[in-house]
Amino acid sequence: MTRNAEVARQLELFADLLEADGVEYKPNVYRRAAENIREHHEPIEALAAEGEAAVEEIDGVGDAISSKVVEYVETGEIGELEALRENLPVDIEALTRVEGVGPKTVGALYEALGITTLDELAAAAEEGRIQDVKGFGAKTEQNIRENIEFARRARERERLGDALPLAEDVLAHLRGVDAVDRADVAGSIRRWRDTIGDVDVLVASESGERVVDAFVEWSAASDVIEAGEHKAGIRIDGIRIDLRVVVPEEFGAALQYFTGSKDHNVELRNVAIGRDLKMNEYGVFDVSGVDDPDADQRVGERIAGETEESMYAALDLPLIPPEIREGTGEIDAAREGTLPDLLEEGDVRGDLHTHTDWSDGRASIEEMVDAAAERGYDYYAVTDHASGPGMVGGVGLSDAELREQADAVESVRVSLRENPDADLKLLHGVETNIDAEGGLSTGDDLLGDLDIVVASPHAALGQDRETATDRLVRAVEHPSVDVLGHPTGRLINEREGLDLDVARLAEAAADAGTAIEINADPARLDLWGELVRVAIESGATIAVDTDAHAPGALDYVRYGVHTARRGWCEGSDVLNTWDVADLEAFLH
Ligand code: DGT
Ligand code: CA
Ligand code: CA
Ligand code: ZN
Repeated sequence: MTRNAEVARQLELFADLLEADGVEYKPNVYRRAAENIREHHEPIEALAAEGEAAVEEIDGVGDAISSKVVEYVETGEIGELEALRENLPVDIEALTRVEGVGPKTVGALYEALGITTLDELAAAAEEGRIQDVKGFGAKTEQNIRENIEFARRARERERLGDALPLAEDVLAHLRGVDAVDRADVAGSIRRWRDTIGDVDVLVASESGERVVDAFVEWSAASDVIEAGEHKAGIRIDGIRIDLRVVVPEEFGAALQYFTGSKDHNVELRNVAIGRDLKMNEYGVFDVSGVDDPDADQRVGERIAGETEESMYAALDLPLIPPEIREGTGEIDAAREGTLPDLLEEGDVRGDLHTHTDWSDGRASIEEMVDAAAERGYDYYAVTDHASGPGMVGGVGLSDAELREQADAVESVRVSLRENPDADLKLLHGVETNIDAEGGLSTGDDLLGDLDIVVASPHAALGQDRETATDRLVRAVEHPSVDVLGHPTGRLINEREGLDLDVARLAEAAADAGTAIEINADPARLDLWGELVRVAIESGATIAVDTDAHAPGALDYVRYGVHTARRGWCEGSDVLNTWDVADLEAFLH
């Protein structure tokens, strides 16, 4: 596990505090450096050990930043950051989580009202003290009041995209420990919930103590919360990780139990009881000849426990995929033999929503296409942002620029044809913006000429349900639109997004031949499980897209696939599992 993300966070904190203090320009330099450090392929702690010059090899990192990085890695703190904190003792991470409250606002509110925490901000908003501060008004105060509850809740759960890579590092560490037979994640993370409370890790071993020791002594652990004989809890990067160690013959039982969800388990246990079986985290036991089945956790004859399959098989059920264990009909479906044949990662044949450095992406068309070809994709769409509502700072392309880009895409096609290893259909499209009324920000002529059109909402995300649904219905009914991108526009833990009548929207999309996206960017996951299920039940076709802004982000596809699985999606429900001919028929 590298410390790049941790170091990046320190620099971002530094940037926020500088900005709150009224410093111009410099904060963005620090943010850019932080982003590059986070994505850098070498461990920052290794570069820091080599010295400042090695750290400065990273784009956007000059000597002022490299010296802070080395200082942080060596001492665990940055002197200048500590000084800023003393000068401005605010919980800036929590406060800036409130939508509409940036570092500048935090600085102004500290100056005027001494606000340092979310609770103090809430109190000031309730008491009407914010609207009296210079530069603030009644409307700003009301916004703060409305967004504060969301920010509070956002504190409690981590994004899957932050927790999963961490969980994978934990598993890799544990699997390297001699005493460990098997190690797996359980809990919400194994079900691929979009946010997670804590990471649950399960190990099969005959020696709990040795596993617990290796876990709590791991160098990545920033905090040890508890350490028992078979259980321990640590914290890494603010995320809690719970470990349980069980004997191998009960591993499947524990994996089933701790994967949850609780609703799924309660329902399953009732099925067991109806069959005179006792089911718990230790196994399934036949208690038909037992006087008091509650006398002990392990009573009667064990009939399952070593594997998860055995746990379901003991109830005459097939293994139910973790993603749909939510107690929403999956046990009935399993009993009736009607479980869906869920989409799999290998089913995806292409990506239909991606960006390049023509708009706000970080790589050229060639670099993105190479990465797609390397994945073995059959097709790939370049869909840079069009200018329009929600696009700031010249990020989006005008119609003329999109026409120019068409030529650039064509020349990449030519070189693709010269490469015998690449068999990739390259599509040129756009991600156009859906304005507040459902109109598009790109001209109809141009839209008609492009291979594919993704239309997404980027502005006016606070509309009420009916207005928002009307708006998106109008967009999906536009004859040139092929995919409705990130339908709600939510950003997990940051922005709530549109409240939609998904059944009505999906019916309109199905009628119009427009697909509805699962945006696989872990900051979005939009639509998500429950709504995906509504969408396919209403007849819509789904597109699983990464919205990649860099080659590495094509890997986000797995978040999209597992989100689709949470929505009971089969392969055939998903546009980009189809072959080129079927895809082209859909796009025409
Ligand atoms: P989270 O951590 O809030 O994202 O959600 P989970 O599902 O990971 O929940 P967690 O960590 O509290 O517990 C892990 C699993 O353990 C949970 O999914 C099901 C199981 N579990 C925990 N408490 C209970 C319980 O009281 N009854 C039953 N049947 N199962 C439980
Ligand atoms: Ca959990
Ligand atoms: Ca837990
Ligand atoms: Zn996009």
